[in-house]
Amino acid sequence: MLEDKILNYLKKHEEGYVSGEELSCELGVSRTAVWKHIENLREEGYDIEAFPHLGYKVISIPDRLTEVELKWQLKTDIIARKIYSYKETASTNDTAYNLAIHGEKEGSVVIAESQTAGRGRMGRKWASPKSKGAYFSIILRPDILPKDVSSITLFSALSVAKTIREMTCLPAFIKWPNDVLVNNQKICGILTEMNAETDKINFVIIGIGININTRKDLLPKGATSILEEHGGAEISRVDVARNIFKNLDKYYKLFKGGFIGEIIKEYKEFSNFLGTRVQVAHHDTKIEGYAIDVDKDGALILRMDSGLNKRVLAGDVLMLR
Ligand code: BT5
Repeated sequence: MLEDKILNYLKKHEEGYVSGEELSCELGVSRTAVWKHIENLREEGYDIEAFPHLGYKVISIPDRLTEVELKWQLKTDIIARKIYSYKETASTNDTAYNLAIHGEKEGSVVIAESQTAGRGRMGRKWASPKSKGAYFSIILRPDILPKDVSSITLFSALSVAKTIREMTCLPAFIKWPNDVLVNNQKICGILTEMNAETDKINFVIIGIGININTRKDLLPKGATSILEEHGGAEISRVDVARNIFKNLDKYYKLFKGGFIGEIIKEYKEFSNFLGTRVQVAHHDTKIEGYAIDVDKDGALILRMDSGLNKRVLAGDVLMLR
């Protein structure tokens, strides 16, 4: 899009003004066309100053999850090389799934300002208030067996928790397998879905929903956001999403390189459930024990009262004490 090209050019030369003539030569369009596209950008919320004889200059950028903003100086190898950005979609996981079925490349991201049918696990709902959080899904095509897919959820949760800590210093922790918590309230959830045959994964969709500038009254009980925990200060959603992409890119490359041991080690450092007594609910069964470990396949190891260890592959963890 021409608007994106103009924007990138202006941002690259942000220290000064860029004349309409320079833009029209660079992009091979008339000065009137440049002016028209600048007007479109202004309508989208960009504050662009224009001075006769000097030219144009970007003064401020709206915090919108568009491809051009998310990709600005983003140096990733796999994640977010292509971004599909929507104002609204039913569920980014569904949109990504449809793209993947039609051959979309690994690493592509589908992101939306809001979702009308955001999903959690087992048919639960995911609250996705408009332009407050980030709701996105990433297509991966890992060369692993379907049984090993849980580790993808683990490094995704780690990428989010790490991003929150790096950007805000908030005490973000992971609750096995897919929740990121701050002060024991859920700030992010991850939904991993896949398309697979018995011995081969065709693709995996990682869906990430993170509450950023969301007030608590827009969220279910027990949920929080960066804004709520960070003294009511808004932060750039674009920056949060970009930093998650960078961390995901790093951990996915480690994962592909066979460094799962290192990933699990870090995951455990970010976990707040290890060493505590937990109840794990899965469908109609509930079991209790001490959470003592997470193994290299991402399974939770419980020490049962009988003294035996039990490997748990899925479920909801409730920390008892
Ligand atoms: C999850 O499920 O935590 C996975 C959520 C994944 C959401 C993303 S958004 C982008 C992508 N597209 C989708 O359609 N989904 C993914 P689960 O562990 O089952 O937790 C669901 C529960 O979390 C709900 O039953 C609520 O109690 C709670 N919840 C719902 N919305 C929330 C929110 N915005 N923040 C915190 N908790 C929420």
